[in-house]
Amino acid sequence: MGLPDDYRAMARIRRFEERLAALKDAGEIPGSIHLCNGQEAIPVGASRALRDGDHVTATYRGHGWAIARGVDLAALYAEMMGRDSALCGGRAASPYLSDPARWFVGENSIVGAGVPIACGAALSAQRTGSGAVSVVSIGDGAMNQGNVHEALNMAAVLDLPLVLVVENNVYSEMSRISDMVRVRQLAERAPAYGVPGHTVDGNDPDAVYEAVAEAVDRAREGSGPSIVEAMTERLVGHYSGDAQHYRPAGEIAAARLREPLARVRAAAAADAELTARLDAIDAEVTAEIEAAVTAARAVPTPDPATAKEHVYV
Ligand SMILES: Cc1ncc(C[n+]2csc(CCOP(=O)(O)OP(=O)(O)O)c2C)c(N)n1
Repeated sequence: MGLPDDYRAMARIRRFEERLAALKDAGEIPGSIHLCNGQEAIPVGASRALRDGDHVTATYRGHGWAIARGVDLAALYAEMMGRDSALCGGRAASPYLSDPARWFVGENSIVGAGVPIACGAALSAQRTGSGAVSVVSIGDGAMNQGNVHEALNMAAVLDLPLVLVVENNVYSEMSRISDMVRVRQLAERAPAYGVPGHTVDGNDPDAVYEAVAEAVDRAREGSGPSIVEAMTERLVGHYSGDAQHYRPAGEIAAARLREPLARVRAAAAADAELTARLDAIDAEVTAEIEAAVTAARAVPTPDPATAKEHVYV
């Protein structure tokens, strides 16, 4: 993919979430939402290294992965509006949605829980010989979860086709990662599992692509899992109600100069033709997003008679 394609892919995620935040403010989205504003280059770069049939498991901050993997925008909005969407019928909303049709195993809110789930997808691929790779995204804080350690060790021992992408946005809720670990980079933990680990610039889709493509190749050829740590910054709060009082003055303003879309714009600034192309992409993406919102609003809410379906007890 070239620069305008990456820009479009990242802009779709950014505008989707900005519109989502406005819908939430307007009372159209129940529950809390966790946005990936600033982190878009990671799902976009990583997804470029994947093919149909490869599984992705994400966290509650997973809208970007769903979109990068081709999940329908209108279905995503409908799901988050609590409507009877084609994804999870409005039961999953923002933090739990999945789309088997796009091999999106899904999100969940239990920090670190995606890794054992993704191990299951990887184990299935290995046993069936499907050739699929299982990619799982977690945050930096999740690297301290016990089940992440257990799952990673199991993946290493069984040579599972797993790629762990750690989106290191420096914060775990309101705590800085540097206050929680004694390693400088989380990828330094990779040798303890006997797997490769690399730290890359997570605001650069090319850097993410290169590292993930290498890890995917390795997984596909049966050589086991890898860790890719992608350094990034979130431009918004941990969740929709986070006032971010814990962030030093000026930190977010500085991050806005380094974030992936601003970078593309800065690189294109001296090129009038490219800038005009990016402007056109922005207009097209905005129209696509508005059409998706309109389509989502037309989806009915679930039939109350189905309230007891899809529950275990
Ligand atoms: C097992 C578990 N412990 C604690 C929480 C509360 N919690 C929700 S999000 C979060 C922070 C996770 O931070 P990180 O893994 O860095 O991901 P980020 O939110 O930055 O994407 C915590 C502690 C939880 N949901 N699950």
